[in-house]
Amino acid sequence: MDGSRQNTQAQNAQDTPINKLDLGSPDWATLAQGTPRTDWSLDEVRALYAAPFTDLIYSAQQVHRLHFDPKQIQISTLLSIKTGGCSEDCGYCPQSVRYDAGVENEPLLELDDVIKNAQVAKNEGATRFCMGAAWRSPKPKQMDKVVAMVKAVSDLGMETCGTFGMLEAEQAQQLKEAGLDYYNHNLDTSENYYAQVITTRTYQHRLDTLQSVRDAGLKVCCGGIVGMGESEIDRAELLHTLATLPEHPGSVPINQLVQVEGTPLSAIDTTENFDPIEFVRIIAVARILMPASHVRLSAGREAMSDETQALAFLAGANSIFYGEKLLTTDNPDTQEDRQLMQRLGMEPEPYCTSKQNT
Ligand code: SAM
Ligand code: DTB
Ligand code: SF4
Repeated sequence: MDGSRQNTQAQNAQDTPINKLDLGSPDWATLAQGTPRTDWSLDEVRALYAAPFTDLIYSAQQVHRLHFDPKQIQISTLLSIKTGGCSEDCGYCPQSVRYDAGVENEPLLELDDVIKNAQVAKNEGATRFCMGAAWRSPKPKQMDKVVAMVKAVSDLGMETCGTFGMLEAEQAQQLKEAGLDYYNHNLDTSENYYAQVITTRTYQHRLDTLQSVRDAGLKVCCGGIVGMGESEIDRAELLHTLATLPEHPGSVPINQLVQVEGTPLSAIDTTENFDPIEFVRIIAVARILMPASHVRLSAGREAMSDETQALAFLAGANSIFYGEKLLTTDNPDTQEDRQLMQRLGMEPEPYCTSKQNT
């Protein structure tokens, strides 16, 4: 890890704990109405984040039930269509060409392979198929190929999602015309902490891509990563930025850092400032701030106990990545996930509901 990242971690550890700030109590009665709004103040978000855990979970579950069936989980499956060799320097990512994290630079998958994978995912119960590429942004020839992939997966009768890096307005439009439903582009962390994690593209670049995606009429999938050494204040700021975008993202993936050896962020000690209760708290705040969005337990489930995941569902998470791999790292076995769903009396959200909802 480089010096600047270490310094910031130490600095963040000294930040005033959020529950020591004088923020007052959230207005639980108004929050219980669960009306989506994009004018949250940062102090409102901080006050929620600092609230007593039981109040927070109760409120999140109330809000959740106004917009969703609490038994249902939306199931997405991921496929890395272009793995490794990425020019960017995202400090968490094993696919960056700058780090020796054991991920090879592979060519873009063939169309037939993508269709086969999507069909398997559909047979397994996934309603959304998310294709990811390790690019800063797609080049014209690459666009032609992903457009064909999006069309083919859409023809299978699945919701489609793509995550191909930064997009210009015309590229977003092209994807929309191909039948893409969602575009995933994460803010990753707070604007303040961002430069400690990524230097090859700015926060504004990310906001600009999200604008192009919205302008094209694509639905937005946007969230972040927790456990990268950021402070509670940074997490509240990330959630505030997500919840005050011009529209709430339809899907909000909350990733817990998967520490891959060789990446700069594999060296940070996340055990001290990150715990499962904190993770569940983040889910609950996301649920209350973005009441009608799908909140997804994304990377990091492999390291989470069943109990943490159950609490996260109680706090309003209602989507998972399902399948034994994320992009390059492991996800829980599908059999384990099926057992967990069964133990909790939960079921996959049907495709038609996913289409109607966000
Ligand atoms: N290259 C494209 C981009 O960065 O926009 C798309 C793929 S990228 C892998 C998608 C997202 O995965 C990242 O923005 C980040 O939030 C998440 N991610 C990547 N590596 C991760 C890790 N080790 N732990 C947790 N989340 C990770
Ligand atoms: C998101 O927020 N998480 C997914 C998806 N969007 C593309 C990716 C997680 C990647 C975890 C690290 C890996 O498997 O390479
Ligand atoms: Fe490249 Fe995306 Fe990984 Fe960043 S997160 S290094 S842009 S693949």
